Amino acid sequence: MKKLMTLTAACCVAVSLTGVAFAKENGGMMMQAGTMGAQAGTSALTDAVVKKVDAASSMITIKHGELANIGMAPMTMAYKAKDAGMLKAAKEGEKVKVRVENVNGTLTIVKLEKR
Ligand SMILES: [Cu+2]
Repeated sequence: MKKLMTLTAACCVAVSLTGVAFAKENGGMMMQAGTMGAQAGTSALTDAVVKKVDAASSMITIKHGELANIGMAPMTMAYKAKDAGMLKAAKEGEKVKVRVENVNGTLTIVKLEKR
């Protein structure tokens, strides 16, 4: 479990840094693309499996397919849960569909449905 956590953290840092660099270079372009993407694919969900629910830190670890809207390849990783209701509803081992979005710089599960 320790090894998994380390890999997860490294992945998140790499993704965050890439995102920041891209935003600085492209400025308004990225915002425009993001807005358009949100309008076109707001409801796009990705298959995932709940691996761990950590209510104390409001984090849910999921094994997910590609998350195209945030440029994330398929992997197992912890994301912030949108709210307490989602933390309660999520069950370890359950197959779900998720929507992950970058909310003010934090990758957040904004939608989690059973499938
Ligand atoms: Cu990741």
